[in-house]
Amino acid sequence: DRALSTVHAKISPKLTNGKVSFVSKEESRDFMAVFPDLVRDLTEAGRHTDIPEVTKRFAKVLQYNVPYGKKTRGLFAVKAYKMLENQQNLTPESIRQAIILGWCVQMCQGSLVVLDDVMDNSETRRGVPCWYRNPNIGLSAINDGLLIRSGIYSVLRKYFATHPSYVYLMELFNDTFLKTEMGQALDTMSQHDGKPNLDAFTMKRYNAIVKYKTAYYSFHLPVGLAMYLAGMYDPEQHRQAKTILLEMGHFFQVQDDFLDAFGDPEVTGKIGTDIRDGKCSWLVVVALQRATPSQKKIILENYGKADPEAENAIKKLYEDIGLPNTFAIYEEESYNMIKTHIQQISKGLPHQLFFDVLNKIYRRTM
Ligand code: DMA
Ligand code: MG
Ligand code: MG
Ligand code: MG
Repeated sequence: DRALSTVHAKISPKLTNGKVSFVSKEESRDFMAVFPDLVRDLTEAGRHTDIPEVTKRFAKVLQYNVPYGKKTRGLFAVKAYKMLENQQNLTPESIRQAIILGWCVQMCQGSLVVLDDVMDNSETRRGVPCWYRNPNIGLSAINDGLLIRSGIYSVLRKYFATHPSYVYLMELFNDTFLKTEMGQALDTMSQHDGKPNLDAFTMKRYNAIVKYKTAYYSFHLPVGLAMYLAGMYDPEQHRQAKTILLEMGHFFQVQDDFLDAFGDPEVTGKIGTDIRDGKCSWLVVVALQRATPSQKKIILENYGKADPEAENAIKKLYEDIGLPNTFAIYEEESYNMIKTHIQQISKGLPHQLFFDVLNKIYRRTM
């Protein structure tokens, strides 16, 4: 475990030196300080003392898969709470509650990526081997992903059972998992007889995949939770927030797809798999829209093959079609469009919260 922490410590400076304005060093430190308490609650708090092997494994699973990476989603929940709550209610206790919810969001993310990496046959995540790639883990990682997920509900019960928003918080997690699993189902159903079903790769299908698999859990969940914690239950207010957050989630996944092929694995911490997995990625959808018949043939022959040469042929085609430039224009235009939509939010939600998040992800390289 010590060796592992050293690996993470070594890579983390590179993976965390993003824009600093989103959260201060102190806020980041306050956030990190709470995680060990939750691991203790879940694994040592005098519960399940008859199965110490399992609680030890659970602690290891949490440690490896939850407190690393950018932690954007968890920090986003805390930031949202601080901007939404009435100033007189912002106490160290209430902020700690928000941080705990932020960690629940990170557990949600940890659980999903453990499972996603198995499904995508990925190699690395956050600069280290994917959890399932570790010695003696393999497909038992599926159960580990479920353990992290169930842990969320233990934490919620321990800290929020008497909070007026308890049922809302729980239901938002339930609903978000359902949506994400539906998105992941659509994502994995892009194949037919082991081959990518290119005819199905329309922008309409793409939009549905990313809304469900990414936007809900990455953007809607953290803010929705923060609103409930702050006592905001107005459905119209939630609807307005959701609309803008789903747009940001879409933007974020297009970036993720771009970085899968054109990002630097040293910076993203993960080696791209979309081409060899034959995924319905933004890049291939746009490429198919633009391809000449001979370019389409290259896609048909090379897409979805676990072969570096085939992968390079696709990347070269993406460059020939000018996708890096198309992406840069798309990123700029989406950014401007989302900004306009934020300005149109009328229901008493602080625009600055959404601007800050948008600026945090705009032109990201990791
Ligand atoms: C992201 O899909 C969705 C979830 C639910 C993790 P992805 O496979 O593109 O994510 P990543 O690029 O991080 O593997
Ligand atoms: Mg993946
Ligand atoms: Mg995936
Ligand atoms: Mg990806």
